[in-house]
Amino acid sequence: MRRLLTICAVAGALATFASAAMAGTLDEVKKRGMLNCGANGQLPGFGLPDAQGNWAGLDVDFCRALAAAIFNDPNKVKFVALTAKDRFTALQSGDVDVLARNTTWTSSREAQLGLHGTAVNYYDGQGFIVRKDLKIKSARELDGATVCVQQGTTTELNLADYFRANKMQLKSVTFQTLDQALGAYQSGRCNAFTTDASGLYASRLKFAKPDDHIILPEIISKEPLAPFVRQGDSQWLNVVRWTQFAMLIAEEDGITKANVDEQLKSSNPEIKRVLGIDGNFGEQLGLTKDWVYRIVKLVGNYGEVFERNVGQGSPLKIARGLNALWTKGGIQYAPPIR
Ligand SMILES: N[C@@H](CCC(=O)N[C@@H](CS)C(=O)NCC(=O)O)C(=O)O
Repeated sequence: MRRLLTICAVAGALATFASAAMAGTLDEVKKRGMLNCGANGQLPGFGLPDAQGNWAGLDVDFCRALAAAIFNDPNKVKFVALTAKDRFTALQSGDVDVLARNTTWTSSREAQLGLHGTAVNYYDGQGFIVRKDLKIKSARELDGATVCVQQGTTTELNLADYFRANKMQLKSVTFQTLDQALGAYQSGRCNAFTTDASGLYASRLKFAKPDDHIILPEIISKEPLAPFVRQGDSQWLNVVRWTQFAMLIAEEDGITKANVDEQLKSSNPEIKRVLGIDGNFGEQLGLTKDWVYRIVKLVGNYGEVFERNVGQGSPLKIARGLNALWTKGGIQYAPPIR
């Protein structure tokens, strides 16, 4: 009996220790005065620093929105460039507080890696790019092709599945970084390069002659990209998830960077709740009443962030497509703030 008690006490202590070590990310971030954000470092439109070290992208702006909500300052973010392979360890070990790096939300990344996808900030799907002189119009014509692909991604598995399902022969060549894979594709080592469609548009911008390449029409997978957090800290999960939802709701309600001050005077009950005039929804999250005001004023609503980074205001010129609001023919839909 005594022995059993001792073992239980130790197990209990371990359990307490484990949850204490994992909980409290919001408090830790506030105390540190800085958010550590795991980002891509090579992907135009999503996460890329310029020569002066100024980061830009949809995921980058997501972390800035989080910093705006927490600190009322979108610049209190340290961006950490992560490869596909290293990204999950960096989050698990606590090197970053959040991983916003074009990462697909899948069951195994939750069930096996101990992480949570929070909310989809970009609905993507995998495609192929080939040189125009290959003279093919469909991915179904890639039988026997050599395809360049990046390691540690959902992309590798989808590629193998697609070829197997269509009874096509595949020779895949894998690389650790995007630039290595693209370099190999451009040097002619592969007939095609495959990744998320957004990544294909972004990568084509880096090519010496972008017009010599075409993106094939097939989308072979679902890639819902989401910021990730560690499991065991629901408060932090809520803050990250509702930051994305807040940006969508602001767009839905027509609250923009330019008109947010005007909107503070709105008599619309939903807008009053969202902007913190009525209720204490921000405080419930561990933030302040004006958390959504801060996000929109300092960073923008989802549509503004989309257009500036990957849409019509960017070199990528990606259409809203699935990422349009549900009220505009897309599937971006946020639960309500109330
Ligand atoms: N969404 C996929 C793919 C993510 C991914 O890493 N894509 C590549 C190709 S677009 C990338 O971002 N590479 C940049 C790098 O590793 O520096 C996943 O979560 O596994």
